[in-house]
Amino acid sequence: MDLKNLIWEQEGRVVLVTFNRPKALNALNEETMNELAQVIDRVESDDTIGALILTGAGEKAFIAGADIGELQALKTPMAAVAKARRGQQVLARLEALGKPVIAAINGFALGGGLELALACDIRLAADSARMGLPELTLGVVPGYGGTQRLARLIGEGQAKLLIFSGRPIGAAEARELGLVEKVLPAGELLAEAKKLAAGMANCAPVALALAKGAIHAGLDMELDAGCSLEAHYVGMITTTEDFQEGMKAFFEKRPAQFKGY
Ligand code: CO8
Repeated sequence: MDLKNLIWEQEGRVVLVTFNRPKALNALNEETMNELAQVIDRVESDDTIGALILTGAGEKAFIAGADIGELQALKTPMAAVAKARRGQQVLARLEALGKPVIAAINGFALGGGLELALACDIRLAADSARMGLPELTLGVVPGYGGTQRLARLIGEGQAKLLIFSGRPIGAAEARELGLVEKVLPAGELLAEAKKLAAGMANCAPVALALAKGAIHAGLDMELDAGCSLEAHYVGMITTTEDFQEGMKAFFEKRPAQFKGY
C-alpha cells in the first residue's frame, strides 16, 4: 500500500488506521479516499486482520469533512455527481466489510467525516467530540450517504433537524440521539476502541461476517424473511471447523482458537 494521508498500525488482529492531514483537520480529499479504498482491500483479504479502527490524528479532529478546496474546484454538476458516487462507493465497501469497523471519533466529525463514521459498525466518541452535517450552510448537500444513513440511524425528524440546521452537536447529545454507541473521556477513547476491537477480532470470523451480513440484509427485509436468512446462516456455520472448535472449547473450559474456516 502507498499511504500518505493514512497511518496504518497493526497490533495482533486489530488494525488502527489514522487519518492524518493536519493542515486540513484530516479532511477527505480524493487521495485520502483512494488510500481508504486500498485499506479496505487489504483488510478484506488479509486473514490475520479481525477488526478495523478508524480515528483522526491530533486532538482536534476526527475528520472535518470533505476537502472544501476540492468541492470549490468542481466545474459542473456531473463532476460533482461523479465525486459523490466515488466517495459513496468507498463508504459502501467499508460498510459491507465482513469484519467489524469501529469509528473512534476523537474530535470534529463534520460533513463527509460524519458520513464516514455512519458507514462504520460502531461509533465511539470522545466527550470533547463535535458532530454534524454542516453542508447546507456551505451551499452543498451531504453527498457521502449522510441523508440516507443518518435518517435510518436516528430517524427522519432528528436527521432533518441536524441536516437543515447544519448545527454541530456534542458527544452527550449524539449519544442521546443514538448517533454514537458510547461516549468516553478523550484520554480513554483509543484504549476502549482497541479493547472492543480485540474482543470482536477474537470471535469466529465467519460467524461475525454472517451476523453482520444478516443484520444489514435484515434491515431491508420483512422480519420473517430476515429470520429465515438468519436460520440458514446458522445452518451454514455448523459446516465450519470453527463451529466445532467453539463447542469443544466451551466444554473443555478454555478460550476457543478460531481459524477462520
Ligand atoms: N476542507 C479543507 N480544509 C479544511 C477543512 C475542510 N473540510 N476543515 C478545516 N480545514 C482547514 C482550514 O481551512 C484551516 O486551514 P488554514 O490553516 O490553511 O487556514 C485548517 O484546516 C484549520 O481549520 P480552522 O482554522 O478553520 O480551525 P478552527 O478551529 O477555527 O475551526 C472547524 C474548526 C470548526 C472544524 C472548521 O475548520 C470548519 O468549520 N471546517 C469545515 C467543516 C465543514 O464544513 N465540513 C463539511 C465540508 S462539506 C462535506 O463534507 C461534503 C461531503 C459530501 C461531498 C460530496 C462530493 C461532491
